[in-house]
Amino acid sequence: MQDLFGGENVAVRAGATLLRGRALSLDTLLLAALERIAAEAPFRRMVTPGGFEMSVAMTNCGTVGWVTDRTGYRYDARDPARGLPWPAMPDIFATLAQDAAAEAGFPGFTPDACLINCYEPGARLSLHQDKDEADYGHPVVSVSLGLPATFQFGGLKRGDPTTRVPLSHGDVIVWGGPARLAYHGVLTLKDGEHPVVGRRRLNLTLRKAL
Ligand code: MD6
Ligand code: FE
Repeated sequence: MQDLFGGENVAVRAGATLLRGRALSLDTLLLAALERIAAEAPFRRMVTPGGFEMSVAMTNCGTVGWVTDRTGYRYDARDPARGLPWPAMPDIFATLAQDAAAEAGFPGFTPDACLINCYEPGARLSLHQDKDEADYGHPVVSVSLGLPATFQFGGLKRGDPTTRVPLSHGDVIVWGGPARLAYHGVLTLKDGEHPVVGRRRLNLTLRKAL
């Protein structure tokens, strides 16, 4: 189905919609905002509760940010690395997320947290569920920029079969409802050079955490 922005909306599974190219026309604005956020709250590789350093580097903006350390996963109003609040969420992030969520069937989404993931070639994100948020009634909106990646979608149990979804610069995925607690991950990023973003993939994951 064609959307108002000339992109294509693809149902990945019940509750999960890929809005192909939905963020393409905003990429310059999104990347400029990302640069300002990373200058204030730099990307860092966090440690899992099990003691492993993640291959994906992360930072956040918004009222709260997602963090992990030896004590567990949580949303924190402060950046532990700086002892300061996270940078504010730019209006363009919130508006994009709200509009994309509405197009995918989740009107009234108002994100308060944006996790920013930076993948360099070789980085990956193993299968997980997003379950640190207070209310699973809210969807998650995910924006991909830079190098292409393969997203892995499973079911509600870790062992369920997975499907692979290629994600390119400007793609937006929204999932919620019956897909909200689906296992998902990102396969090892292949080397390459994106004309605008360079040798990396950036991902914004917008959520209502509180
Ligand atoms: C990523 N995203 O695409 C990692 N989680 O880099 C996620 O883990 C994720 O994209 C929940 C909903 C959308 C996502
Ligand atoms: Fe996730």
